[in-house]
Amino acid sequence: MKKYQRAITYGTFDLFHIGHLRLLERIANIADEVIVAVSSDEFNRLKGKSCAIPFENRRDIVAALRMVTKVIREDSWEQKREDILREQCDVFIMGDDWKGKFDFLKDVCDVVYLPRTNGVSSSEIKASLKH
Ligand code: C2G
Repeated sequence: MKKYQRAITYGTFDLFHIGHLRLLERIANIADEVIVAVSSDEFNRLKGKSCAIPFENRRDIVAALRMVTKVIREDSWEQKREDILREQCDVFIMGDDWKGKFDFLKDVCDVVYLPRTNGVSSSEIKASLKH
């Protein structure tokens, strides 16, 4: 039995890389089940992020990972509380670049920020591909 039964996390997961994988592994180390909300292309435009890989492909790559129990779609900033309650999650986890930003969810579940993997990001990969 791990510390948590059912974790949820959110992200774009564009150009899936080792930083994304390490975070999902860290989540799977402390939670029996891992639900991942993948940002839709429309929501990414709201976030001011341009995606190299379309939502369907980003979703399928994340869904194929053995530590991922289920993938849902992220369409808004406001859906987290409802997702946590519907999916009966006991923890909300993000990388620590988001530290403190989601503490408002502490009334419905634990909120945990795990270390990011330094030196890799989708934007750095895109920049290196340009040159
Ligand atoms: N991450 C990481 N290490 C990296 C890059 C990302 O641990 N080198 C983590 C981030 O902290 C985040 C997750 O991987 O928890 C997904 O990162 P992104 O795909 O960049 O997602 P983001 O734009 O942070 O979207 O509502 C929340 C948003 O959807 C989060």
